[in-house]
Amino acid sequence: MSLGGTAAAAGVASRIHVLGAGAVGLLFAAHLRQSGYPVTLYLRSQDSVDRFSQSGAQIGVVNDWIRSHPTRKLLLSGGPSASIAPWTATDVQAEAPSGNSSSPEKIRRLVLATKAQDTLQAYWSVKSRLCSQSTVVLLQNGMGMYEAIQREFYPSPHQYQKETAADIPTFVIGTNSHGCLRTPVEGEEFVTHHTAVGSCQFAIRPSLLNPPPSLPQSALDILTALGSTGLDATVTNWSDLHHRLLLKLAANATINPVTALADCRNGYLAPPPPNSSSQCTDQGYYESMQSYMSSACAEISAIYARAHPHLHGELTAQAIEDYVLHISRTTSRNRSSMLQDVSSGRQTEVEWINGYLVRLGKQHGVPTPVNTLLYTLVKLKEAASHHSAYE
Ligand SMILES: *[C@@H]1O[C@H](CO)[C@@H](O)[C@H](O)[C@H]1NC(C)=O
Ligand SMILES: *[C@@H]1O[C@H](CO)[C@@H](O)[C@H](O)[C@H]1NC(C)=O
Ligand SMILES: *[C@@H]1O[C@H](CO)[C@@H](O)[C@H](O)[C@H]1NC(C)=O
Ligand SMILES: *[C@@H]1O[C@H](CO)[C@@H](O)[C@H](O)[C@H]1NC(C)=O
Ligand SMILES: CC(=O)N[C@H]1CO[C@H](CO)[C@@H](O)[C@@H]1O
Repeated sequence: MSLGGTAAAAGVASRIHVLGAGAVGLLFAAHLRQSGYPVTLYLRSQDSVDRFSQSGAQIGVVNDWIRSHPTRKLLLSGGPSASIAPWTATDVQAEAPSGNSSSPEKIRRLVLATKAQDTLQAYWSVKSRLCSQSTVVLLQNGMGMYEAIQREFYPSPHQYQKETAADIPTFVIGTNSHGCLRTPVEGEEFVTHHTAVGSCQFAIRPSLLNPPPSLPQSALDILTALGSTGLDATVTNWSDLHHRLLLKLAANATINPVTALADCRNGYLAPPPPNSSSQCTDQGYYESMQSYMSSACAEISAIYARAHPHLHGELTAQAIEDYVLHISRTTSRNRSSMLQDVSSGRQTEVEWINGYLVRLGKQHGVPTPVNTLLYTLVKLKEAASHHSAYE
């Protein structure tokens, strides 16, 4: 299903809070504002709120993708409507956790766009402002964020009183393939660079409560809002999205750690066979990569088979390997996000990629030697680059 229409057309203009003012959060906040929705950035501290007001209470978007876009000339000669870079979303509000515990106003529609490793902390800061009428959109890379939130904040809700159920919002899981980044330049704190056009998919995560509560209006509102942006958003069912997320996770789990450890681009994972007319002449390299791919994909398929038996028909070792090789070839010139994180000394998302698979395997009694080794080596690499800063 593809959602269209603007806020005005839908006859509603419900305020949307965006938590996580990184590149992704700012991109979504700006596009939601552009579609006519009132937007509030929920920032870390009053200091950030002050800096935001001083910078004009606006979000800048630089459409860097236009520079590399093949139809650039067409776009730019297409008249005034095509002059789309850069632009500004104005009249955006900002607030910070107030520490004022006396019944703050509830947040009905929240987009959580923090990095995976910051999400629990971020959720904790807004939890008291959410209720069963709220909807939270999770936009993190990797898997297991939803489960971590449930475990941390709502353990076994069915054993609790009705009041606890009344605190639990509806969750929408999102996946975003738009490329964007924020440059650490003075005065550009609230500017996001849209570097590659992608798309995004959203699905409502079925509630763990029994019986499941009815869907709040806020869920429909926020899906309509996201669908009205220029970010090519589609809404699907959870089973469909889950299947895609598991494939994407497999690609990230096999490609990212190896590229980060070997400091190479994605394409090196799928060298062409030695006898093909092109490159690879090293039989040992070719066979090692083939053997790595098939053992990694077989392990992931075995984990999925136990954890998600209903999806197993589609997630065979072969289906996973075909997908991973396809991604490695179509992004052969790219540097994975994990390689980028490692080379700039940042913490990676390995905890939510290979770490997630290791935990899932443990929970279901599936041995995970390949993912455990990858996880360990990336952790080692992170620690080493962190410590070298002090030596
Ligand atoms: C706390 O919130 C209440 C109600 O929203 C408000 O009346 C009060 O002024 C707030 N106190 C502070 C210190 O912000
Ligand atoms: C979910 O979506 C997929 C793809 O659009 C579709 O094939 C499938 O039938 C849907 N499943 C349910 C239960 O609606
Ligand atoms: C590939 O090349 C090797 C020697 O270079 C040869 O022995 C082998 O038969 C070739 N394999 C195929 C599938 O052509
Ligand atoms: C991969 O790189 C190409 C160009 O080098 C770029 O257009 C594309 O958006 C990149 N893909 C991802 C997923 O970063
Ligand atoms: C965290 C991470 O590396 N995410 C990547 C997973 O793979 C997709 C492509 O399948 C990338 O778009 C993500 O950036």
